Formats: sequence, C-alpha cells, structure tokens
Amino acid sequence: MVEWSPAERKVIADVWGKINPDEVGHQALVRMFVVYPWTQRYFGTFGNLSNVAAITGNPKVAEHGKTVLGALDKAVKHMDDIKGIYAKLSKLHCEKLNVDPDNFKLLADCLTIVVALKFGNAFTPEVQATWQKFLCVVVAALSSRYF
Ligand code: HNI
Repeated sequence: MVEWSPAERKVIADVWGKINPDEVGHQALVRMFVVYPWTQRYFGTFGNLSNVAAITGNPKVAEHGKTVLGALDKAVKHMDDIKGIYAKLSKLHCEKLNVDPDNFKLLADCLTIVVALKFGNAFTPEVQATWQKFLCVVVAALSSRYF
C-alpha cells in the first residue's frame, strides 16, 4: 500500500483545489494528441483530430478531458486505495480499449506540464515531487490489469 505523509496529502489537496478540471483536462488531452499523435488511434469516434486547431476545438476532446479529470478527482479523494478504485478502469483500458499502458505515462506528463504552466514558480521541486508520486500511483493503478 502506498504511504502518504500529512505534508504530501496537503500538497495534493492544495494543487487539486487550485486547478480547473475542465481546463486542465482539456489542455492535457490536447497536448497528448499533438505531442504524441499515435495516441489518437484509440479515439476513432472523436472525429477531426487532424491538426492543433481541430483538436483544440473538438468538443469530444474537451468532454473527455473532463472525464479523465473526474477519474483523477476520485483518486484524490481515495489516496489510500487508488489501485482499488481504478480496478474497473484498468480492466476497461486493458481489455476493451486495448490502450498501450505506456501511454498512461504520456498523458500524466502532459498533465504535469499543464499544471506547472498554471502554477509557475509555485510548482516548486517539492510540490512536483509529490505531484509526480501521485501520478505514478495513478499510472500504476491504471496499468495494474495488464501485468
Ligand atoms: Ni482513458 C475512457 C480515464 C488515460 C484512452 N478514460 C476513459 C474513461 C475514463 C478514463 C474515466 C471513461 C470510462 C468509461 O466510459 O467508463 N484515461 C483515464 C485516466 C487516464 C486515462 C484517468 C490517465 C491519467 N485513456 C488514457 C490514455 C488513453 C486512453 C493514455 C489512450 C492513449 N480512455 C481512452 C479511450 C476511452 C477512455 C479510447 C474511451 C473514450 C470514448 O468515449 O470512446
């Protein structure tokens, strides 16, 4: 089981309390589709993802960004059992969506960049260390069904 110190719990609560999930989710997903274009292959029903403007303006991308951040919100609320609450989601991504689990880390990195850009200097090395630990636990939980 992952241990979280009171200080780490406070960092995650503070970061989470300051971000706009709709905005961050959308921006992270846009980055993933632009920076790692092969990730688009899983989203055949999303329509036009042919360039940055199309991706940014695609309502399904914005909607899915909210969905992803909604799942992260559940992880923030269940820090002591992220693996348990993500069991079904891992099964979905693995068995139904066949998403290569390497891509989870890519989206996590895009999320970190979006958060860092929002926070600027407040995204200190200590804050980043805790934020990255949180996303590592999320990625491991999403990947748990694969191995
Ligand atoms: Ni992911 C659907 C959460 C990473 C491809 N994804 C979901 C849903 C949630 C979700 C929640 C909706 C499930 C449902 O409908 O019951 N995805 C997450 C989270 C991460 C993540 C929290 C990582 C932080 N997903 C990824 C990645 C890919 C991905 C990296 C592919 C590159 N996800 C999908 C696809 C769907 C999806 C595809 C279905 C979308 C649709 O509506 O067709």
